[in-house]
Amino acid sequence: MKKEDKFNILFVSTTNIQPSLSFGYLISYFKKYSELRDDFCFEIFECERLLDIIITSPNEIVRKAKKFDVVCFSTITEDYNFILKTSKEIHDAASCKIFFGGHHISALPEKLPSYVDVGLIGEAEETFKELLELLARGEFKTKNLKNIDGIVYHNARKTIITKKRKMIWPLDNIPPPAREYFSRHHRGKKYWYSMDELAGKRVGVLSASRGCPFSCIFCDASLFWNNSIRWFSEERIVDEIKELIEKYEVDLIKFNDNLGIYNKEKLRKVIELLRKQGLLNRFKVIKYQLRVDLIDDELIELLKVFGVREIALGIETQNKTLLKELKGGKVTPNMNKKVILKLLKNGFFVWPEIIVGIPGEDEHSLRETLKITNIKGVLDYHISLLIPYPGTPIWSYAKEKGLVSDNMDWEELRLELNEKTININVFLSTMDKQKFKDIIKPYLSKNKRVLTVSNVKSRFVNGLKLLVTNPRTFYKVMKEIL
Ligand code: B12
Ligand code: SF4
Repeated sequence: MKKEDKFNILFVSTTNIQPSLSFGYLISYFKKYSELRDDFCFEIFECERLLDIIITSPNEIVRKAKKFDVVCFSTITEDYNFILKTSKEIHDAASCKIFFGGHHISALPEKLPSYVDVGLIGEAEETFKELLELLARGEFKTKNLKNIDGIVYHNARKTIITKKRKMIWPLDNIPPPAREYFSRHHRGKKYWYSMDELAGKRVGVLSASRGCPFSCIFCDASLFWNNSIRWFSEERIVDEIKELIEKYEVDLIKFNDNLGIYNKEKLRKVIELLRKQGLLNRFKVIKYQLRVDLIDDELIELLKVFGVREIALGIETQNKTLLKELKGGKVTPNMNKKVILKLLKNGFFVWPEIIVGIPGEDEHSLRETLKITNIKGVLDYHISLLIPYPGTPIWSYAKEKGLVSDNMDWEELRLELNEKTININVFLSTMDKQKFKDIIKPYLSKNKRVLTVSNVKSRFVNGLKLLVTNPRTFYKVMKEIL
């Protein structure tokens, strides 16, 4: 809640699908380590979305921003147009400072807009704390910003990028995210995107690690997290699970990590601690992200004991050469298929994650890849176009080809593949586009989430609200549907 005698910090999340752990960590770290903790108040505002379109108007955020000292945006590429428009309007109408953080600005810091005060590059807890402390001491001046590592800002003449910020170690130094700041909606959010046995249960979100040791060419993880993975301790992971179960009464846990706990020794210790504390079997794990080459019989047995029900499996493509180009390593199409079958046989719900539109993909390999969706027992899957996000090797490739640029329309990089985005998105494939569309079309209608009564109801209510408050966006959403 905003307070008159304090510094008020607003975080704007462009999604309301799940709470933003990032903001939770920034708050908890500041509250743990800053002596000025009592001088600050924080609030997280979540934009409403309908069918992947942000329906909150920039105006609403501008009105809110006027009451705050700092407004913070996490720069997701596909929402970047909205973030730029909103922050420009905030700059013109309010006197607050504007901070950008997260993946897009970390990949393209030199593009920090003139109306944004600071961009925080990479892991940002310590950077954020130092910036807020400057603010509270009345020292937020460009001459002082140069001493803060891991930021980009403007001085009178140019854009300055400071020294790279060291990553935090050990990771347990970062306290658990300040979940009390997440909306009530999220604390008791019901899961609807799943098998019947899990529908309607409460979900909590958790991170067990930061980073990823792999370097798939479509993913910015290696650049962003320095090609490494850091884990929270087993004790810390179990403490957070306990908090989710006992304080927030969740039945399901979703790990936000790039990859779920795949280190068998670590998972075994976590299970042991859970067992000792009577927490094992009190939750199920959903959407556990794994790579095919990490899965063996021993891990499968541990995953079962841990309570994992759903596994989101990076399949990408069923063309051997393209698979190697995309993710390197020893994954093969044959392994992809074998692992899916094995997981299904062991009773897991498997979500293959598929990438199409890869340069070099031909009609045959596209059809082979899509066959994965027909494996008996695969009830749902996710197909996306190969999207060149800034900071990835595939971005550099697309830039060389003149298909993307630092000043492009970021709407062209929407990950969700549907009848609209297929026409608008940057298309890296070397296949004839019409041929590609003809093959992919039958799969698009299935590339969607299961609708439940409560979900349809909330979409209907949001739709009506939108028609009254923002007819132009309502029209945009209708165009998306029809
Ligand atoms: C969980 C997750 C989701 C969840 C929750 C998202 C959320 N807002 O929390 C869901 C499923 C909703 C989701 C959706 C999408 N996601 Co996602 N997601 C992730 C994932 C796996 C983890 C996020 C997380 O919790 N990280 C842990 C925290 C600690 O790290 P962090 O988010 O980077 O935050 C740190 C810093 O970046 C910084 N920071 C971040 N923002 C800000 C803002 C300010 C002001 C400051 C000061 C600091 C700061 O501080 C944090 C602490 O150090 C990341 C990959 C990853 N590992 O980060 C992808 C990732 C963020 N997602 C990605 C994408 C593409 C999407 C979608 C567009 C996909 C889609 N269309 O369905 C949507 C966009 C939704 C949205 N508007 O946020 C990309 C973003 C790439 C890009 N350039 O934009 C990522 C990086 C995956 C990837 N490697 O490609 N996602
Ligand atoms: S796609 Fe997954 S495995 Fe590959 S680099 Fe990104 S996070 Fe790591």
